[in-house]
Amino acid sequence: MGKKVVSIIMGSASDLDIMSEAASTLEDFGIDYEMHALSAHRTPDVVSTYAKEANKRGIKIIIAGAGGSAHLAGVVAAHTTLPVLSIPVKRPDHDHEALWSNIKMPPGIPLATMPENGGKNAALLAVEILSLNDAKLAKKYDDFRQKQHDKVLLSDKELSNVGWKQFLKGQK
Ligand code: RP5
Repeated sequence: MGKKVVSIIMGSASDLDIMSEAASTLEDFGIDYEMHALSAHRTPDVVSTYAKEANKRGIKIIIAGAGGSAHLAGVVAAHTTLPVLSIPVKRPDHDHEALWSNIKMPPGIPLATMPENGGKNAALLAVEILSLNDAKLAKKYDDFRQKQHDKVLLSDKELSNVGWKQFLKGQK
């Protein structure tokens, strides 16, 4: 196990299904991370201490996710100068309140707000940032992008070859 350079923090353990996508993507790239479920409103002191001390522990990027009145990412960002990537957690019975609260941060404290439930993209953005100072990781990321590119072309070729009706059947 290497040094933990990413922190994944969520407002409740009930966010884990979304936040685990960030974790498994980081694992795909061999990035070590720590994970916590801490609430900005139920455990405000613990959250502020956690965010203040993240830098000292060697954390480079924080991925913070919460749903509802999602203030966790903003509160974490207020207590650190590390880049904070926020994931608005959206459930079927939610409106877009988490997205709005994250994306509407007033000037001065930035949040890099991901799509709703965008755990994977948060991790990929973390990979891009870490790649700036890590050639090995940058190469892994380039390979990932190339694979993704080739997969699209392969699928496009199949669509042309078999026609859309057969293609659709194959998708079911
Ligand atoms: C938010 O409220 C959490 O991030 C979670 O998305 C939502 C529900 O929290 P719990 O009721 O599971 O504590 O603070």
